[in-house]
Parts: sequence; C-alpha cells; structure tokens
Amino acid sequence: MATSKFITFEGGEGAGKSTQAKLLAARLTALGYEVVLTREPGGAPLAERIRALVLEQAPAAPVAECLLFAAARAEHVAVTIAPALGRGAFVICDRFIDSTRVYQGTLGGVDRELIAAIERTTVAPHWPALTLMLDLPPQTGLARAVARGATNRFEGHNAAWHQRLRDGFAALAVAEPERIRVIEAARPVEAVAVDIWAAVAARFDLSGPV
Ligand code: T5A
Repeated sequence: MATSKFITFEGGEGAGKSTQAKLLAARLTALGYEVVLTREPGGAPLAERIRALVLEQAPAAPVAECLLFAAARAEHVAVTIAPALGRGAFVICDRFIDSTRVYQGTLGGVDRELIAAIERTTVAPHWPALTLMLDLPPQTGLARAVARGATNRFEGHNAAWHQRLRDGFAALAVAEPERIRVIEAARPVEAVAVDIWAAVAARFDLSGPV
C-alpha cells in the first residue's frame, strides 16, 4: 500500500485528464478525504504566471522551456504539493514529471540526465505514488480538444509528432510499471472513471473505512 497520497494524471492532448482528475477528486472528497486538486504547469501563484508565459510563447531553446517548467514545478511542490501531502491529503495533479520527460525530453531532445537531475532537486522526495496515464489515438484526443474550442500552442503539431508523444508516454509506462497504470481513454467518461477508481482503490487500499 502506498503511503504518500500523491496521484498524477498524464497523457496526450485532450485525453480527458482534467475531466477524470475532477471526477476522482469528487469521489474521494465524498468519501471524506481531504483532496487537493491541482495542475501543471501551474498550481501555485508564481507557477500560474509561468504557465501563462510558456503556453503563450514557445522558447527558441527546448532547454529554456524545460527550465521554465522546472521553475514552475519547484514552486508548485514547495507551495502546494508538499504541504498537502504533509498533512495527509490526497494530491491529484493534472500532469507532472512525465510530461517533462516526454515533451521536453523525448520530443524536445533535452538531455535525460539533466531532466533527472532537475527532478531530484525540484521534486524529491515527493514522487507520485500512482500515475494514471490516459492513452488514446492522437486524432481522438485532438478532435476532443478542437471540439472544446480552446487549443494551446502544443496542439498545433502534426500527426507524427502526436504519435511520438503517445509512444513516449507508453515507453515510460513500460519502464515504471509499479507507478504507472495505463488507462484506455477512448471510451465514455464513465467507463474510464471505473478503471481509474479500481486503480486508486487498489493502490491506496480504500476498501475499508476512511
Ligand atoms: N507541458 C506540460 C509540457 O510540455 N511539459 C510539462 O512539464 C508540463 C507539465 C499544458 C501543455 O503543457 C505541456 C503539455 C501541454 O501541451 P494544457 O492546456 O494544460 O497545456 O493541456 P492539456 O493538459 O493537454 O489539457 P487538455 O485540456 O488539452 O486535455 P485533457 O485535460 O486531457 O482533456 P479534458 O479532460 O480537458 O477533455 C478535453 C475535451 O474532451 C472531453 C471534455 O469534455 C473536453 O471537452 N472529454 C471527452 N469526450 C468524450 N469521451 C471522453 N471520455 C472524454 N473525456 C473528456
């Protein structure tokens, strides 16, 4: 059973991360748990300002982008995540370290050792206990994102780029099967939520009383 109640959602654009994170937060709250629902980039006042910057304009150097996400994450962990975990709350975070590993590492070419070193400084010891990786064909996620209306600069890439994104997340899941659960996300919201709840209940032993 996991001791740290830190859950992250990961996956490509429009996979349903925000939708499922909210549903999970509501379910845990209804059971009487304290839940902090947060997101990356963002999740703390200064980190939200960095979010506005990086989503508006792509830095020319991928490493600059990586460092901006890292700065936002360090602030987020210090201000929001660590205190919440410290008082025993569930923290549910919409994107976290795996997004950096794939977007800036796999796709951006930023050195993996550098990313790992940054993680050790900005995140440790607050590693996610469970990562729910929502997987679906890129065209399905993009169609959802476009139908929703709001697209960010990351959603303007071609199909090959999105396939590499999906493959990058899949490779992380293979490398860390204990932490990462792949959830088949090209299904109705309710069906996806059932699988997510099963993974959370098993990981945190939620069968008993709160
Ligand atoms: N990034 C982030 C990095 O490059 N490095 C990093 O380290 C980090 C942390 C964030 C961008 O920053 C990048 C990655 C991203 O490109 P964002 O705006 O937060 O930008 O983008 P996303 O996290 O991708 O958020 P999206 O809103 O695009 O996708 P979600 O959260 O996966 O999807 P969601 O839940 O908002 O759903 C999208 C639409 O689909 C519908 C929803 O109602 C909504 O309209 N939907 C479904 N429709 C049918 N069936 C389902 N099962 C559905 N689930 C949801």
